[in-house]
Amino acid sequence: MSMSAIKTINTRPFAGQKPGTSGLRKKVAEFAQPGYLENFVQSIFNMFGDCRGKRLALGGDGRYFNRQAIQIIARMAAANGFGKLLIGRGGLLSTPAMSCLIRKYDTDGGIVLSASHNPGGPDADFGIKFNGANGGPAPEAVTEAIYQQSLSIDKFLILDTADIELDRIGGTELGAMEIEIIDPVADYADLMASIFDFEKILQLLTNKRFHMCFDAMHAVTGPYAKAILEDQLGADPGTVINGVPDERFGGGHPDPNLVHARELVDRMNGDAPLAFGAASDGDGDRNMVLGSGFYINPCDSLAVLAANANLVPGYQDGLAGVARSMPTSRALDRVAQMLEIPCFETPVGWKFFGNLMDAGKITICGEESFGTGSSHIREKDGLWAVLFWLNIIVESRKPARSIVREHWQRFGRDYFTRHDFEGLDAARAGDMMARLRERISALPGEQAGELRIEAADDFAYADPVDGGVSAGQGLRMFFDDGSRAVFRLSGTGTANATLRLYCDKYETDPSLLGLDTQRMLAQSLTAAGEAVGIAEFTGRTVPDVIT
Ligand code: VG1
Ligand code: CO
Repeated sequence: MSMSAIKTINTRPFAGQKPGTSGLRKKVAEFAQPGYLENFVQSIFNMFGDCRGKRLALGGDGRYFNRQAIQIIARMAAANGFGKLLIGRGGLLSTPAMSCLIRKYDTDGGIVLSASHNPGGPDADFGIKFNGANGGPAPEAVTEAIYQQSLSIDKFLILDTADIELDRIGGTELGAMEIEIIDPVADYADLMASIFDFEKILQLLTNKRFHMCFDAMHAVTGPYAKAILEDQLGADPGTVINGVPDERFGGGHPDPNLVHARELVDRMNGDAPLAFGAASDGDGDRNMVLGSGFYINPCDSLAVLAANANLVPGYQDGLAGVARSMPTSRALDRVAQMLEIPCFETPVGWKFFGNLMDAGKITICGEESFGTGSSHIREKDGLWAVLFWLNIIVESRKPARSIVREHWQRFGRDYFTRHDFEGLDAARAGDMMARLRERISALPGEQAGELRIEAADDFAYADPVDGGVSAGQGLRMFFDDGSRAVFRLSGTGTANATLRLYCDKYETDPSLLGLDTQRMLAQSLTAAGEAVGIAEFTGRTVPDVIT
């Protein structure tokens, strides 16, 4: 291929190419404008500096525009001198599989095309995120450098060639760059088999009395779950539902919660409930697990995994430490205390865990938003959490519900809920947060509803590894009954604003462990709402989604 096939295209910066909690997410219409995706990708490459000979992994969650974006990125990578791209067949790679590939094949990083739980389709959302050579989401310093590049970009490089074949495994060339189309599942499945006791899980899943369901929500995890749960571990065919990735996720939100995973929830309740259920999100990095007629809060799930890691072959050396995002309940902290290991509290988003794992400070970590993971990769990992649960169930010979109940008896229960107020006017929501931020240090001592505010602050994180400080990561209030409320605006939406109100409260009284979460937290939620003036600012009195 002659050099003349490389085209230099003049361009001008687009405003707002600032990555949020997890990459850059916008409406498809915005991404599909000529030059928009190209500018952001060239900004990543410019941040890289010299791209010559470098290797990247590339794939996405299969949503609308995934294939087109892969063709564009491949042509740009070739024009920028990259040496090789590893691409998942069909353009598919789950976020955890991407992280696994980067680490296993030692690439210089990877690009994931996903807007995770945001809906897909021509009128819906698209996203792109960059992962570094450790396999993890780019830390803030890197996303900021990419953003700075996007502000001054004036040209991008692209090869003038035909599309590459994405559906056939094997090697090919694009200009001087090598391309290898790989099985998106195989390496990830091997990694899972190296961590968990597949023989015992197979015995469980082939037991006639144990039936489970995995809802892939029409997103990327379908092929992974089918290959691992059904083909390798012997679960009944049909265990995986909504298992074919669809560009529009079947018209739904691939968000694994009680609202969006309705079909699964129905199978877990009623006359003949299944023993175990799970769902994962758009890009396969998050999970919801359910016992028979029993919802497992993600904060509890994280704590249970940490407390029972000794039952899983891959964690026989013990845990170096654990970490959770700040709004996540403190159930994990109690386990860390018992294990006598450190527990770190980070801002929301997986990018803050990477440094801790690279430095060997933590083994398991997670977030209240249905994300759990460990140092086996540098991303949260939905299917990993499901296999972890199955491994614990086999070893303890107890149903999921008993495992959680016994956990509460031993450690006490941290009641936790998150209330999302969606589609808010962005200016007013911003105002509300700004006002609260101004008043936050004066709040201690004030009465809110029936409760008194004992402490309040604006959460800032000093990374114990690189010393970087991330401020403004969520407003916290601690009430005199031991409960806590946290406020922040979502950083993953593409339109309007979403307010997240997180609330938790610790109970140890054995007679108060099995009660209704919303009732247990009602007083604190009311107090929090009053202190902030949610109704006045948003006109809303009830949230759109409760998890
Ligand atoms: C949400 C969750 C956060 C998670 C992020 C990305 O962010 O709250 O915990 O890390 O999504 O997850 P936000 O800013 O909207 O609250 V995923 O699976 O969308 O990559
Ligand atoms: Co996700």
